[in-house]
Amino acid sequence: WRSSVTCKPWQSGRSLPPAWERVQLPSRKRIHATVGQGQQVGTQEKQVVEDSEMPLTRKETDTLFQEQPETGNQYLEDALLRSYLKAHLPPKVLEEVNRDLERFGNRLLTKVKPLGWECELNPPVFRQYDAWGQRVDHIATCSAWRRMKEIAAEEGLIAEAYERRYSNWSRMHQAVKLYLYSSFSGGFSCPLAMTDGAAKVIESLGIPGSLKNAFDHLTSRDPKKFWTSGQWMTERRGGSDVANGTETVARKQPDGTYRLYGFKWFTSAADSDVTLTLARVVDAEGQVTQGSSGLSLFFLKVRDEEGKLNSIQVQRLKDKLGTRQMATAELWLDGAEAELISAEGRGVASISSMLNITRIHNVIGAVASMRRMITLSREYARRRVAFGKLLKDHPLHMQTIARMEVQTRGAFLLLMETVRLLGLVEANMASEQDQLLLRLLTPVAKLYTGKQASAVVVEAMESFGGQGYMEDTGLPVIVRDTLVLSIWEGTTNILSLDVLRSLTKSQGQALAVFFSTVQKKLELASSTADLEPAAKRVRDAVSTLARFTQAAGAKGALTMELAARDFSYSLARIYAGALLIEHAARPDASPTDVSAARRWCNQELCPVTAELASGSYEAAEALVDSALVYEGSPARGSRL
Ligand code: UCC
Repeated sequence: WRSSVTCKPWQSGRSLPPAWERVQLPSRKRIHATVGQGQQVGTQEKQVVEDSEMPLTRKETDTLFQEQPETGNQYLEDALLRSYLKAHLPPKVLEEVNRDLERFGNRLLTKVKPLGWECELNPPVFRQYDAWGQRVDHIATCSAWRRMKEIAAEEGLIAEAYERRYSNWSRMHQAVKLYLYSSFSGGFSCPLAMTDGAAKVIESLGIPGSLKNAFDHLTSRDPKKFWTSGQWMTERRGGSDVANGTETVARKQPDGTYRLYGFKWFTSAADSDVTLTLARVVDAEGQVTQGSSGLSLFFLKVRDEEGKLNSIQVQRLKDKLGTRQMATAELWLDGAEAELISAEGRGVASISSMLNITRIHNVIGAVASMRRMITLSREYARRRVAFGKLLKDHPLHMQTIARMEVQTRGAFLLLMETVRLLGLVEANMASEQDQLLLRLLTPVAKLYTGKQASAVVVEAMESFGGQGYMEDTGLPVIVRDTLVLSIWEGTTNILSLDVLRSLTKSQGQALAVFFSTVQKKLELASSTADLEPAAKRVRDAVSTLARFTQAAGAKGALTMELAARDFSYSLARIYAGALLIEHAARPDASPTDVSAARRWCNQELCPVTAELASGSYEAAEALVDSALVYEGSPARGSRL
């Protein structure tokens, strides 16, 4: 009985049934004091009897509860973000951006955060038929979700990047707003990522006349005019292998438009207004070309003016682990009217500018999740008492959060660097080197921060103990929504192969730029004695990585494929190390900037070298990999 009477008040919080409040409960403290004192049974029993006559007052019950972590304006509380903007933005731009971000931070706290929670509590509902048996395929979204769309327009969350009022810094302004918005967005970050990607594709095509109206809608600040876009790439035969998995065909119509027929297996934010998608054009003989060179890019409106679907049937909504606020659907295209917007057969290359934007959004989401969880965790540590003192006064607890903080700082600077380069490219201020670096860093940042975020948010959840596992704290939502970041927009392995693709395509130039940029960033640190050990570790890692590429290059394709993931991790760690050092070498850097740089650089910066030395990338080891995986499996005989 002891556990039942002592546990109930803990579990049921403020909603104790009245009967419980009347029960005379023993004090928890007294009972614990007697545990293990078997030799004093008589005294113990007497004590419990005495206790049971003492009611646990309402006030005492309240003291059993934990204080929830309160956070304020996320912008004002993010020291690294503020110091980064101060270091990089021109003073006039900084002044305006600073004002906007502080205002936006307040709006997020007071208006957007509750809406985001409402989106979580009211996920989209799919209604296939109306009351009279008519097929309607209606995806009903909640009012908070629709309000999110209006706020996104009002805040210029897409427009800011395309108006370019701050030239190359506009992209950074937009990215920082999205970063602050992400964890409160109730999943609306996802349609915004794709909307940005669609606007980017249209802009990169020179905004052709037929797409001018769409571009205006996608980049509008007017809530009544603003459109969101989808990105329908995944079909039932697979997500990563778009070139071989795409079955959708496009039949040309006499008026020059196309009709699309096929089955799109994952379409995120299926309530979007328009979308970009891939299909194979059927030629005059009724044939299509297989593989990547058969794919072309199409633009289509999802519904007509009356809201009727464009010859599209919604098969069902996906039942996902996270991002449940957002409708992901399976769609049949049954003659959907579409416009061909790429050269025939250049679909993958054309949609890749969308992919690169959504991948940067993915990085934004990853860093935002880490930052949000750490902010909550550190606030909780200021309030929660355990073992007689606040969590913040337990050194081991602080060490755990500090490790997450260092990871998040590295990830944040990687994000900002990518966005900085993107801004230069978009303002036509980028050198060829900047462009190559952006192409390389985009998949590197996406794959690395996706993994970091999964690890950090799970670790941060643990820092709340059992409370972290409770749905109504909101913490599991952040964890679930973060776990997708290493999967969608290309898994870690696919992105690692994309890193290799960028090197091959540039004939190694991208790597040369990578090395020279890292060296340049380290030069700034050479006058700071505190940073020299860290800078030396990065320089050593660069030399080791250069030796690796020479050695691996001589070994052939299998070696590089097996090394792709470790190689990409090495690029991420080295580059983030250089960025942390650069940031810590500023004249007004704080001591914690220096500590973060040093700690980051104390980890293994070039894991690919050790693995090469231990033979992990040899063909024989690939066979061992299979043997390890399939031992005991019925497939063993047939597979090996
Ligand atoms: O849609 C999805 C979910 C949406 C949710 C978005 C929200 C995210 C933000 C969240 C915020 C919180 S998920 C579905 C996403 N699907 C993928 O990411 C596909 C993954 N697979 C790949 O990335 C593959 O690597 C493919 C599909 C790109 C491989 O295609 P191919 O055709 O086999 O590759 P090729 O033949 O190597 O490349 C064809 C052309 C080449 O150009 P050319 O012909 O000029 O040499 C490549 O260089 O495309 C070029 N290319 C690229 N160019 C390929 N990838 C890129 C790239 N990333 N950048 C530039």
